Amino acid sequence: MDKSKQANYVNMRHVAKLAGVSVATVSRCLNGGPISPEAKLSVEEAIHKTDYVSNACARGVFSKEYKTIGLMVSNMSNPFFTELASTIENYAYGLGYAVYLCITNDDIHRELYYIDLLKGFRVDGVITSRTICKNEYMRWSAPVVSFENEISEDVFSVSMDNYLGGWKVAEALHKAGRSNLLHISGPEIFEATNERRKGFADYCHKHNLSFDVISLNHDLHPDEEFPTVLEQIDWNSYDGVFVFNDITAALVMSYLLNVNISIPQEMSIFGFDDSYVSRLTTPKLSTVRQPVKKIAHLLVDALISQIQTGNSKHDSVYIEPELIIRDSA
Ligand code: XLF
Repeated sequence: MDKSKQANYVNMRHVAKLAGVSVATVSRCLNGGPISPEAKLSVEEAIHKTDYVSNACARGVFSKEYKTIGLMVSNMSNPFFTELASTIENYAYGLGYAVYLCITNDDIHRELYYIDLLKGFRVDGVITSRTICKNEYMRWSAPVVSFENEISEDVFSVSMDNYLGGWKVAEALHKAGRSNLLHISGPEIFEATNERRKGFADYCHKHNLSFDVISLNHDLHPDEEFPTVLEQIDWNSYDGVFVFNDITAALVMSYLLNVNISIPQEMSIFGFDDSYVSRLTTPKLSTVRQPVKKIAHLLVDALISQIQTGNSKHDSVYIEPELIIRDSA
């Protein structure tokens, strides 16, 4: 192994030695404390020569503010979460906060691992999404805000009104004359998609529409093999399908086109998200909009306000879903 490639950061001791002063003098210089002009000059020269970058954690010990946010994102191969993460980062950066991105992959061990890591980094606060570790966030002393899952009364959360979203999709399919419906739902651990399923089912019950539900155990991706569950469905008995998110709907669409089922003539299909993938499918995917920019700004504003004021009492926000009708339904 090439040892010269190992991280080997210059620290204050190196700077002090080169400048011929004490570590305390270097620290005073970095933090604007009293120091003679000669000592200041030699410290600055030593910093320049050694390329010394002060350690963010150490800086935080003095300032009591680290200006860093942890962001837990469940699935970065899902374009909805990619857009959400980059919008959060961009907005937080503009407000002077750096973002540590942690990808949980909806895996409890990874999420716990990153929770520990972020605690070690002493982040100022955390934005979590689709979490499966609620108790850990409740116990965390730093401010936490959540996308999608309610953690406790004290934790601000932003979510779509997912129940209403599911209801609206069933209604749109019904009004378009579709009466044999299928819902492809997310795994039980996704609270948002459970709500979408309930809204969809309640509308169907209320209007005596025949419907079936199957659940998948993860977000699908168009690069994936078609899961056998799609091959087991008797597609001829349905004329409308609601898939729990856009990325999975895109895979279902490519499967249907592969087995010569025409969309929307024989099968209407709806996704959920309005991520860019919904505009790239052929035909373009009808969906339910999750306004990424609004969600990102609400989360970052709430978190930074808690960091700065210590006040964690905010009413959580439920965003009203909007149907986006394109060509697939
Ligand atoms: O957790 C839900 C399921 O997938 C999330 O809002 C999403 O719709 C993102 O694609």
